[in-house]
Amino acid sequence: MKKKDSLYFEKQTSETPFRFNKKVTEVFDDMIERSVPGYGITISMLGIIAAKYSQADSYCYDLGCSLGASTLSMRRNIKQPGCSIVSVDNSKPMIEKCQERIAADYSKVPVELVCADILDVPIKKASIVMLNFTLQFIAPEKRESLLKKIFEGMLPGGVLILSEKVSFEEKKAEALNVELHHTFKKAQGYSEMEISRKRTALENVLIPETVAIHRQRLKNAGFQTSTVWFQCFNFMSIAAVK
Ligand code: GEK
Repeated sequence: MKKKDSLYFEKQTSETPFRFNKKVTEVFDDMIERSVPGYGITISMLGIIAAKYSQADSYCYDLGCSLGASTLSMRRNIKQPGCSIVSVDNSKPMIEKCQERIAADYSKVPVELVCADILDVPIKKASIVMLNFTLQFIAPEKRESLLKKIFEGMLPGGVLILSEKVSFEEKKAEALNVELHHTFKKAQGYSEMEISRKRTALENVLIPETVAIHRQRLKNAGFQTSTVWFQCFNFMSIAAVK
């Protein structure tokens, strides 16, 4: 049973700035589903992408794995021999709970769980790298070197999935998408107060950029091909191929 996210309902119980601590870990499934429009579709499509792009004797990385939703979607769909998954998160409570989920899952693809900063983790022989709503938490000035490291560690034909909350250059488009996202959150049962407190807590923690900035940075890192394969309001996912 999923525990309901009411962290920002009572002011004193929530942290500002936002952190991926034990309290967040406990309600994370509910929080992400009710906060990120299209999250469920994104996760299931990661499985389709994994089935297509995993290569024999390679590594598949899930960077910022949280409770392992992307890891499990990949794991259940990898069909190549000798593939293993490396899932990284720097939140200890997330990694601990993720470990329990992996252990309880039926799939046999090996998973190594690493509690570390993704900036410090080496990437090698990668056919798939998932950054599913993680780059947005990395300081903007560190993003390009991280993507370069990922590109260097990837095999030809490998895919990087970059899912992010995004901003829009055009003011009206920004306002429209922010409004639609808030309407979505209200429809999911969050109050105006909870939405507003969470927004404050995420300021300077989650830093969105435009799709154009992301695609240019991917190009700078070496990815010649990238495409937005999914978008719902101000949340989208890019596939970039080496
Ligand atoms: C999913 N991918 O369910 N190093 C390692 N982990 C980090 C770092 C870092 N520098 N910064 C943040 N994280 C998941 C959802 S959540 C997205 C990803 C969200 C971790 C952080 O601890 C958290 O678990 C995750 O990245 C981001 O498909 O909550 O919006």
